[in-house]
Amino acid sequence: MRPRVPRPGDLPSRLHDVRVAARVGRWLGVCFALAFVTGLLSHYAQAAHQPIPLPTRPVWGYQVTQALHVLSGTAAVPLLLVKLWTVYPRLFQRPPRELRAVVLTVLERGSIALLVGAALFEVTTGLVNVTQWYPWQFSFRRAHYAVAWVAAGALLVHVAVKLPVIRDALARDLDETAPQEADRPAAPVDRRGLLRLTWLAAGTAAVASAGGTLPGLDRLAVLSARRAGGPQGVPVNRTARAAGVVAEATDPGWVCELRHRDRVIRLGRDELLSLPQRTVDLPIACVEGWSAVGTWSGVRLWDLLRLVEATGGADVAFHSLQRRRGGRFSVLPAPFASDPLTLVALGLNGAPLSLDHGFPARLIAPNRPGVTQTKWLARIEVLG
Ligand SMILES: Nc1nc2c(c(=O)[nH]1)N[C@H]1C(S)=C(S)[C@@H](COP(=O)(O)O)O[C@H]1N2
Ligand SMILES: [Mo]
Repeated sequence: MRPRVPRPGDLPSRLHDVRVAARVGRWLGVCFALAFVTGLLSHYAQAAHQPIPLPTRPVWGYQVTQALHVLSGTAAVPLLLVKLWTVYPRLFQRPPRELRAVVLTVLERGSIALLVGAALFEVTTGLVNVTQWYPWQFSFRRAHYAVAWVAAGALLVHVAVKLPVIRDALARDLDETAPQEADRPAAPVDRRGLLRLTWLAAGTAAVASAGGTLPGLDRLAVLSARRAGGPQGVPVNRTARAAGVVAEATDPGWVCELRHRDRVIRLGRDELLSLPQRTVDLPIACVEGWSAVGTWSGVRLWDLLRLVEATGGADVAFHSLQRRRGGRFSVLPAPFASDPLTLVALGLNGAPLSLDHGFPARLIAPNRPGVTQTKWLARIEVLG
């Protein structure tokens, strides 16, 4: 027998149903909206210039929004797969013959292709990022951000176009069997069963791979790349060796340069240790889907900035000893620079900072993305 394209009448079960698709789609929409909003926030928090600075409190604000981002993005994976599975037979529906209908069908399927493509791109690059594997050449952050707008736009169009269908599908009883589907075989699970399995899969996926984003959930996070651990009880994103800073960071002649206009001061680690020391509990919250709270000790950044006669109101740039790859530079918006909790940290969890956590000195500030907490400081410069 020659293989042929399946027709709606050949559908394997009653599960390929608009009522299932609409119910899964509703939660998929919630996940995408959450991921989109928290993603915009994260993108903005990482910007070198913030026209409107984000608040410095709560100190765990970024930790929570980033956790929500990773949780909603991961939960979206099974939802997206089930949604695609319930509707895929529609792809094989015979195209209409009349011109107007052909044009509409092409537009509709085109926008759905865009949506599916963008959604798959977002969840795939997001998951791959969580595993810290970058099998591509482009900037993850820029691509993930740009495609998020494509996905959001295509999703809005899709929901607008389908609104009458969605409304009708959500209003109809899941158990009712329409006369035209009476001859379709019943599946091993009914529609309610499929939905229950889908919710279970989404919840499990979120907790298992993204639970590492919030302390307390990390024992459940069996798939998370960097669970509790690492030197001094805090995970390490990039080691000193990977950053190529071992020689310079362990050089006894190391100094941190402070610069404000023509005022320049250079302080070694012992000099920093002789200044008033503070201790703060602050999280490191990584965009790659983990976070950990540390007890950091060191010099208040603002105390140092006053030594070079900074008066506040200016952003501050942090340069690392590191020469290549990401993380070697960050800009701290003015309100964070004068915040009493922002430290040039010299110690972590009761011991001197380990080499991998940024020895001899690193930045730690409240409510900031981990990637901006620059390690192995070489130079701090007041901008303006
Ligand atoms: N110089 C430098 N600083 C850096 C990085 C880096 O690669 N180089 N990684 C950043 C990232 S992505 C994170 S999440 C935190 C992790 O800090 P930790 O390794 O002490 O946990 O450091 C940040 N500071
Ligand atoms: Mo990170």
